[in-house]
Amino acid sequence: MGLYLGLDSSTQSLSAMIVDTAQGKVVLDESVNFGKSLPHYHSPSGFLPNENPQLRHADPLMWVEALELLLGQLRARGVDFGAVEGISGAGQQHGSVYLKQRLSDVPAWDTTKDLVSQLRPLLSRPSSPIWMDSSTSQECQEIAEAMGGDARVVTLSGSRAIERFTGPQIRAFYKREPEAYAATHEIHLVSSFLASLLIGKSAPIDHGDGAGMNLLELARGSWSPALLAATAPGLADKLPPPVPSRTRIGEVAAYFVEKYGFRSGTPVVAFTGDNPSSLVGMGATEPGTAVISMGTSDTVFAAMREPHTDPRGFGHVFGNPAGGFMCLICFANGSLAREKVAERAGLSWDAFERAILQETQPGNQGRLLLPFFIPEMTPKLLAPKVELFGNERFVAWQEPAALARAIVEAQALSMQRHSDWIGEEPKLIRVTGGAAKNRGIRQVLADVFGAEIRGLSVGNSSALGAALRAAEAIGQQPFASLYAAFAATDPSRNASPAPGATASYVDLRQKLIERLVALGV
Ligand code: XUL
Repeated sequence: MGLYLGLDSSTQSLSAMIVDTAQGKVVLDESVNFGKSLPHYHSPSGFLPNENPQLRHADPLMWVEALELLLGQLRARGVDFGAVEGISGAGQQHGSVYLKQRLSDVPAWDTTKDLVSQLRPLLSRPSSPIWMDSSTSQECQEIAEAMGGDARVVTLSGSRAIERFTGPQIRAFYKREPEAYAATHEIHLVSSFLASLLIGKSAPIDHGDGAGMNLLELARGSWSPALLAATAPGLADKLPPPVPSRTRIGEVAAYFVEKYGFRSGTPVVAFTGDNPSSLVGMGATEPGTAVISMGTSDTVFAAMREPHTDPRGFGHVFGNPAGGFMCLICFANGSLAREKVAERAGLSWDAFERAILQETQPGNQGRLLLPFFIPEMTPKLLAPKVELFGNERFVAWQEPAALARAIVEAQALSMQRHSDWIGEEPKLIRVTGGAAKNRGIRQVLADVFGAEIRGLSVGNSSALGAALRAAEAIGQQPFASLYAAFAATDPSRNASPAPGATASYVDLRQKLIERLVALGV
């Protein structure tokens, strides 16, 4: 029993959460927003703006600076990191960091300098492609061809070759910048990169996040020689080893002991992807409960009894940090799309909620909005596509309340359609993420899925999952007892399907499917 720290480096912010497992309480939950707190990285939404919507990179030094900023702010406020007994973390999935040297081969971090100035000369690529990048269709095709078809890639790695996945991104780097690729000696995920900073040497990649690379052989938990060869030459020597998620990977580096007051020898557990981490934070590592996470991306995920794959090719199988597997479907048009509609309709979030709950009805009288403001991965649309169907005023963006309902209904219907391959119609769904706080959005999810919706008392499930993973691996506390204390549902955040509402979606669902088919997806 004790204090455990979880870190979560997401698209737009870095969070730190400390749980006290003796008290069953979250004692710290703080974030820094990259856009607001680090404006000199010119990344208001956490990535470098680029005219080409398929190119999405971020400056990895921004993540490094955010770590020092957050720890420094917390230390200045009197947070005693010396009392922390174990640390783990999570990162946005798929993004990659390219280094000229293995981090295990560089000298210990120098406490007279900041980490950014020590990392800058080590980067072999100044920017990191992140999960929103969709510029690698050609490379996906090449990998699939080299493997003898999609089916083999799916069987080995749990997913087709996917644009945002790290393997196709590495191949694109190798092809576009062969010299810089040759000068790269280590490639990290965002999660293993942050873990490496903390332990002051190369951190391994865990099975949860590693499965999002199209490189890991799921059944064996090791890099697949065939996928490595199909991706880029010499790749085996550039990747840290894959390890089970609960592996203790080292101790916090002296730099953090001296600068922020961590206790020397504080153990660090492998970092994982934000979604696998959320599976833990939502108390959903056993099959039977689906999770919908509504953040920058929306994701639907669940622990899996047996790994099976999506015949349409959009869904993925990742490692479940508690052992076994999880499935995941990711939708790029999450909160950015909801914000775009709210802005264009002139609605505050309160008005958005009222519009759904009081001013419109399930099914929205047949009004439909195709919500692809940025390139979408599920279904795959490489060019943005926003279309409205309904009466004249709606189509002219002049019915604010109907627009609010339309974006949420389209997203929920798309989630339902694209998660049907999981095989079990979920009757209980746990929800997390900023948008899940909105009562109107929770109600639409309940109505569309015909399922009971449960919100948790603790927000920020990915940071929570990281702290709980540290408590489980270091403090030897079983997940079940941690969930009883930390993954409790909050009755004020529940929603139940309204009578007759679920049946009223038959036509709208059909209309959405027809539009998608017309777009060829
Ligand atoms: C999952 C995915 C996103 C990122 C967001 O496959 O791409 O959910 O993990 O951080």
